[in-house]
Amino acid sequence: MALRAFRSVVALAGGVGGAKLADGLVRSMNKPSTLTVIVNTGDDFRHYGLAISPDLDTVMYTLGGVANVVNGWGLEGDTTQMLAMLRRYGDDAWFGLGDKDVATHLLRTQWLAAGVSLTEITRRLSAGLGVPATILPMADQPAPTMIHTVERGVLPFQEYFVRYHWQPTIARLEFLNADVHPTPEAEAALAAADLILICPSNPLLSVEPILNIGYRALLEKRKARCIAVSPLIDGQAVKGPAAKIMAELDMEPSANGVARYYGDLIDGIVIQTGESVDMARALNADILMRDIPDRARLAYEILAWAGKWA
Ligand code: FO1
Repeated sequence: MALRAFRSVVALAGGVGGAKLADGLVRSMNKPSTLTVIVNTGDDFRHYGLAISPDLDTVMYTLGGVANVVNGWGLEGDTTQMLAMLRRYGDDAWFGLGDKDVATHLLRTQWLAAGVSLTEITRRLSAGLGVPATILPMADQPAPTMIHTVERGVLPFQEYFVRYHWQPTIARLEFLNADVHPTPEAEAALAAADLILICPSNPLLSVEPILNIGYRALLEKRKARCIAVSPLIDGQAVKGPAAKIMAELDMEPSANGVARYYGDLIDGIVIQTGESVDMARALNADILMRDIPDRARLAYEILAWAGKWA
């Protein structure tokens, strides 16, 4: 069945889960160039003086076909000689920077220092990797997510997520985003969209940082329908701490909890086969993307469903 061709699809995405669905969309849409992915930058940080944007890189590497297939982040076939050398000097080198991956951070750091916007930097890097869709950072200014934990006090995101393997208990999330706003490019993309998707990313860690800087208000006055994809299967995250954090913040760690969290921001939700939610419009599908064909299949099912009513 030929898919109704949406003129322009905008997807809000975080890391690995968002990148996988974006990849599926690129593979199943008639024209991948009509896809824009707005990506969380709350996980960004400076490390060894390098400007690192993990979610932007994960989406870019995935859509460029060069992402590490096991981890989802980093580059396929990358090496760790630099990390080994850092450790030889006694550095604990807790963040897994690959040798080829560093090229991305070097250019991003250099271009930021030259006054180039993160939006333009992302365009240049994506073009270099032949990415067929448009990848936009949610903002051009830093908006770091800080994790207030019970056991270790306030942690910058990557210390919580990578150094401490997201084990500390979260007391609250803090988004250091005063005076940070959606970029004009992202705002224009949302306004022009005839379908908006919230990818199966962590609602609290990956999607809320986007909503929190002004996208919630933009979605509240959206013209296009907005569909979320649950990142949980049977109350468990496919990858990462989504269910753990929802429970720690007294939310129901289930597809229904996700639907409630997004509330009126969404017109429909895609949930795992066999599950149910209070929302009227729900599509049951196998939302586990085990491999690349799964990604394209799920994206196709979502677009076909949306084509009927969105
Ligand atoms: N995640 C890890 O769990 N361990 C790592 O060592 C790690 C290194 C890393 C390097 C570059 C990059 O772009 C991402 C990296 N990630 C790593 C993933 C990243 O921390 C998370 O995927 C996001 O920030 C959360 O979505």
